[in-house]
Amino acid sequence: MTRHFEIEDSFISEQNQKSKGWVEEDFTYLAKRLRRQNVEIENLVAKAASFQVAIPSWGVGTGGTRFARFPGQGEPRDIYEKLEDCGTIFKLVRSTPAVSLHIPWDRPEDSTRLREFAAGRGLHFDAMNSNTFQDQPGQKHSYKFGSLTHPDAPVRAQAVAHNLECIELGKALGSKAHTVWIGDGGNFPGQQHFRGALERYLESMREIYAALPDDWRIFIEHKFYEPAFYSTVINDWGTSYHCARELGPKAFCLVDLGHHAPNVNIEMIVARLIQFGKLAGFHFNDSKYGDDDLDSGSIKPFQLFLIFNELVDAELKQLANFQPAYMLDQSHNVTDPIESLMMSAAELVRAYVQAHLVDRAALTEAQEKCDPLMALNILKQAFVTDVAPILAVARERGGGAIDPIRTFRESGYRRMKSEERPVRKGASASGIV
Ligand code: LRH
Ligand code: MN
Repeated sequence: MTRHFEIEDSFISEQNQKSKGWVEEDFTYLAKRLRRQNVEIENLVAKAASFQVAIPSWGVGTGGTRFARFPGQGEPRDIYEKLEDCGTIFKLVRSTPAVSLHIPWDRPEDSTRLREFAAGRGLHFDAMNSNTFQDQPGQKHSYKFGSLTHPDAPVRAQAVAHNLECIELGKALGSKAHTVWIGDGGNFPGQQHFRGALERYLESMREIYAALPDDWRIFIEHKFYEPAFYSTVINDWGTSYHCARELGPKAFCLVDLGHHAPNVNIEMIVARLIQFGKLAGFHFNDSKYGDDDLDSGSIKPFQLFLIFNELVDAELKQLANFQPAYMLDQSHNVTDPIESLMMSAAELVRAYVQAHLVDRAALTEAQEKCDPLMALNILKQAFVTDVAPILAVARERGGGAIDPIRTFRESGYRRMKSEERPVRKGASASGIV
């Protein structure tokens, strides 16, 4: 049985030794500064250590665009190698114990073996994802003109059956949620009857909803365009919310940060869905123009902070029905996917901890006294606080790396994997491109 290279815990603590000095110094200094604001730094370390986000199985392979994909060295070639990489990310950053699978890209031959393989790396399975935006070899009906909303009942039935299969697989893998994103829509005016298409969507989703186990949730993911370029059936949070209400208490609205028109106030959409008790959770990423699926916090870190400001406000107020599922959904076209996912997970923990730094009593006072400048200043003070020592200490105490990127590079993991994983002729890494 060929041995698969793994980064040893001993190597991680060896690497941590190199940074321990400056981390303790910075941590002590920050603790003093925060004490002046009556903030106990250990509470923030606990918050950092409690934060968890799921890794998308499709994110550990190199992504691409319609123009090209430039595969990297040591790419994972199947779900087991993807889980190896997810295990390595979890080992180094400690905040990613869950993996979100995409079917059929990750359809397991043996669910029990896959579940044990994951558990052996401290991993469990988060929300399942169906795929009725691509035709699979030998598929009876094409999704060219839609899936759950297709005018032809046999096509809709095929799409419903696929979602039911995802739920069955998820049950065997220990998942408790199912995400439905469909690209259904039109490229030209007149191509779709807007109301008819939405009616067909709800008819299909009611069948899928009926198959959900009692303790499961279904996540509706909206997107304003692509692959359809004129109209998209589930195009915005309002339509998603209406459908979640129509379907029932197990249906929620998932917010993919890249699925909104430029300059849309996403933190306000989050506040609305929290208030309406229908926030499913997130597909975190970042974007400059369209659904660019760039690394979280890489383009609009202040927006990410403002979104977590809404989430922490709800967490502290223990609002009903507030159990957001956090997932990354990114495409790594020019970076090492493992490095990007580690950095992105750390950016989420950063925004979460900074949101816990907001002086909420002072903010409420400024809001009620109509003092906009002070309100903004209170948020900015939290956003500009460098909480890196807290994140590093939380990782280190959790057995992870103080500096995950440097430790990963020093380990030679990618080089070892490029030897272990020679490219399989003709095999394409199952993924978006
Ligand atoms: C659609 C989407 C959806 C996934 C896919 C991989 O843009 O965000 O969440 O199924 O990307
Ligand atoms: Mn998504």
